[in-house]
Amino acid sequence: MTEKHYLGLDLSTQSATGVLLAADLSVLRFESVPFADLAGAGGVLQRTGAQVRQSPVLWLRGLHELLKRLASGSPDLRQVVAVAGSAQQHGTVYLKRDWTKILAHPDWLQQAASLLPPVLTEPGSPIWMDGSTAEERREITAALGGAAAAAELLGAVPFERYSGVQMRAFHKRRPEAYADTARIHLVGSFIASCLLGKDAPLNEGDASGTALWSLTGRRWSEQALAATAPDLRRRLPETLAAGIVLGPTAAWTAAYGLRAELLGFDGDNPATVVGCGLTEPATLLLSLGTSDTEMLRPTGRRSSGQGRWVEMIASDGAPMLMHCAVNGGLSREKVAAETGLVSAAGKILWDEVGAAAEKFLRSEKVSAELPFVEREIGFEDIPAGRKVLGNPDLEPQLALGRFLVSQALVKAWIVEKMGLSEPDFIVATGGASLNYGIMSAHAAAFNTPVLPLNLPGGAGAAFGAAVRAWRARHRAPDERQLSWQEVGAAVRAKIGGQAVPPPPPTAALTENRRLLEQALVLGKE
Ligand code: XUL
Repeated sequence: MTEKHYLGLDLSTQSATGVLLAADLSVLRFESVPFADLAGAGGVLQRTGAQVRQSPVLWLRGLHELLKRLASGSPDLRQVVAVAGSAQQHGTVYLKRDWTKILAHPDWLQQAASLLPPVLTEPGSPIWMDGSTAEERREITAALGGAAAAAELLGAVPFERYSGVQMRAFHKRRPEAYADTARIHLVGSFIASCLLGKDAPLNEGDASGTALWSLTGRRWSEQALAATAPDLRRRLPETLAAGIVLGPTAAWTAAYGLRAELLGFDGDNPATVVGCGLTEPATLLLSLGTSDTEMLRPTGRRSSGQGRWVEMIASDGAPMLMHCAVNGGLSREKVAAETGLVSAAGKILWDEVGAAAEKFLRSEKVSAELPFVEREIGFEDIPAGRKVLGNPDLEPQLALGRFLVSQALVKAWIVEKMGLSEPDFIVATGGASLNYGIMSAHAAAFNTPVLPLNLPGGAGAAFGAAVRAWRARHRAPDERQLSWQEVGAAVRAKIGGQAVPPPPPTAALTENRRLLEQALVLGKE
C-alpha cells in the first residue's frame, strides 16, 4: 500500500506556500513562491492613500507556480489524499454571476490572467492592510449599538480591515459594480472555490473576521448584514466548520498530479494556532517576530469593546483570542543597537542580548521600565515611550536586560487582561523563540515553561492547514479519528524543541511586576 500524504497551502500577502506531510507528520516537501518574483511592474500591493489592494490574478499565478513546483519535485502530489489551505484574513473578491464557469477550462489556472478579469466586478481586492474605511466602520458600529455591543456580537469591533466594512465601502463607492456582483468571497473561500471547481463555503475562522458573523450564533448575523449593505446575504457563501471535507478537487488539478479530498480554507491566524499545536484551552502562543503576537485559547468569551484584541474561531472549531503588539523584534533590535550590541558587520549580537536578560533576572534589581518604543496597538491609552520605574542606575547590560524583562512582563499583563493569568503551557515561534535569554524572560514573566517550536520554514499557517488535512483522513491504530487535543500533542511532540523553564521566582521580579502594573493604567474598559 502506498503511503498517504497530506497537503497544506497558504496564500499570504507575500507568497504562496505549500507543505507536504507524511503520515507521521514529517515534512516531505516545503515550497514557497514569493509574489514579488511574479508581480512585475504592478507590484505586490497597489496603494492609493489609505487604500491597499491586491490582484486576485497574482494569487492565482502564485498558486500555479507553487503547484507546478510541487508536481515536479519528489515526492510529487500523487499520494496526497487530503488538501486544506489557509489565506490572509479579511480580503474580499467580487465576482459576477456564473463566474465558476471559467474553472471548467482544463488549464484555466495558467490562463487566469485573461480568464479571471472579465468575471471580476472589482479588479483590485481590498486586503487587511486597507485603512480607508473609517467612515463605514463608524456607520456599522453605530448601527450595531456601539463598539461594546458590536464586539460582543461579532467577537471584535468592526475594524477598517474587516471584510464587512470593506463590503459596505464597495457598495457605497461603486453601487453599479455592487449590483453586478453575485458572489463575494474572502481570499480563502475564493482559492478553495478555484480548487473545488465550484463556489466553496467559508470557514468559520474566516467568517469571524468579517464583522458579519455572530460568534454566539455561529451564523451570519441578520443585524450585521442589515448594517452593512442591501441584499448582502445571497452574495455570501455558506459558513462551515473547518474540519469538514468539501469534496474532491476539480478535474483541472489532475494536470498537477493532484486528485484529493479538499477541506475549506481558513484564515492564516486560525490555522497557525493549530499548526503550533495550541489546541487546549488556557494555553498561549507567542509569535515573536518583527512585531510580537499573542494568540491564546480562552476558557470562555472575552470581547473588547476597545478593540484591544480580537476573538475568533480557530481551525479546530474552538475560540481563540489574538493581540498583535507593535513593540516586538524591531523594538528589541533598536534597544540592543543603542546598547552597542552590534557586530562590525552591523548585525545585532543576539547571544549577548539574551545574556543581558538572564543577567538581569539573576541580579534581583528592583527596576522596571515602560518599554514602549512605539505606542502599543490596542492599548493606545497606556503611556507611550520608555520610562524607568524604581532604581534608574543600572549599567548598560543590566538596563538592556531590564527592557527585555519588562517587555515580557507587559505581555503577561496584556494576556491577563485578555483573560488568561497563568497559561497551562506556552509555545513560541519566530526569531526570538530561538534565543534562550529572551525565552527565559518570558518564562519568568508568565511563571510558565515556554516550548520553542521548529516550524517548517517558519510557516505556521501552511503547516496548520496540512495538519488539518492530516486529521481529516489519518486514523489512529484503532481506526478512530484523533481528537484535537491528541492532534495538538502530536504536533508539539513533532516540532517542539527544549522547553525553557521559568527561573526561580524572586522578590525583585514580583516588585518589578507591581511597579509596571501601577504605571499601566488603562482608560475605561
Ligand atoms: C488579522 C490580520 C492579519 C492577516 C495577515 O486580523 O489582519 O494577521 O491575517 O495575513
